[in-house]
Amino acid sequence: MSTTPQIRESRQWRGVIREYADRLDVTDATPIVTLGEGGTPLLPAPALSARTGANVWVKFEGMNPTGSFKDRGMTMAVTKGVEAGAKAIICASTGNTSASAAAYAAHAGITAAVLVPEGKIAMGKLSQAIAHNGRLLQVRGNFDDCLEIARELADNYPVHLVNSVNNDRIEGQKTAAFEVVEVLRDAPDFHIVPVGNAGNYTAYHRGYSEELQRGATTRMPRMFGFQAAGSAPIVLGHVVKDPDTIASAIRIGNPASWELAIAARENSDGFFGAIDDARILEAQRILSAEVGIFVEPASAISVAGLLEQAEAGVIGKGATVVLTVTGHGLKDPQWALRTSDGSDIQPESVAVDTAEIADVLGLAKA
Ligand code: AN7
Repeated sequence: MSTTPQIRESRQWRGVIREYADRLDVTDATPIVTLGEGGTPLLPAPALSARTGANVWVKFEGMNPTGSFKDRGMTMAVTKGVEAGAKAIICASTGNTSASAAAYAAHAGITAAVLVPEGKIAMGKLSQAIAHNGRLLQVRGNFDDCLEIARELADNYPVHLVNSVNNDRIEGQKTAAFEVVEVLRDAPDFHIVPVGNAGNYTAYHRGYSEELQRGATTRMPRMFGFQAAGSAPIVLGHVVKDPDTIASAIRIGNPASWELAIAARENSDGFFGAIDDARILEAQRILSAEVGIFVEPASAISVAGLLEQAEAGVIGKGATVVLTVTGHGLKDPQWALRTSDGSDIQPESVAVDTAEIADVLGLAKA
């Protein structure tokens, strides 16, 4: 007995595989595993436009089912894995991939094993992986160690690898570019993404290339990617042995999609830059306080990159810019409760007293 009702006349978004079935490697017989990912808002950001003179849009990927862009790739990777008969998936993760893998595996009724660097992933992500019944192991090493082991396990044991070295992940993630083009009716002049393994950078480039190819757009956006300064192998041109940044999602010293990303940069007249942690937190605050979008630190690097490149005159007045913000702020909320000099923010405490509260709020009686 099937427990999945057929949805016909409905405006409910059906997930990226059904929405873009003609542009992905699936057939009518493919057993689609979806949690309704994709269809995320592309929001104008007037405060960022005012600061830069550019026409700035934010692709809010925190609105995906597990709160990050990883769900777009995971629906595809788990679907193709199940189609091929996989009973277990494995990944290495700085947090978001593990949360997504565990959720999609749970939905599909298979097992997810996830390897994370011990003590280095955000609490929200750890909780998600456990909540979704993932077999989570904290490895006493960094992300790059975890990925190496995940690859070895997938090569030698019956587990299906769902890191972005699996091309199905990139294929699913390219759909975000399709969505941007649907809204803007063309590609933007610039597209900015945070960079860890550079899988998403590669995926957007692929999505935009396909749009250009089929004549849906008139240009290839210049692809700008940003790494955290303490974790910037692509910018430095060499592996970083001991990557360090408060943006734990992108604490990656040896990116899996390094070569693909370099090719994408060359093809799009793109750029890779590095941003220090203080600027990342400053940008996170600007986005939450002035635009109303709360993202995790790694995602805020897109905003910091925009501000830096606009200041430098590289991103000019009137340019159309799309920033992808990759993960929700609720995954790693502690940073919002800290001032830029590192001290804790203590919310004010007041008595049950209307007059006192009015006074504290600076309200004068009408
Ligand atoms: C919020 O979860 O690598 O450059 O293991 O979680 O495609 O790696 C996460 C990466 C950006 C970087 N923003 O994307 C993982 C993981 C957030 C992220 C990235 C990640 P890629």
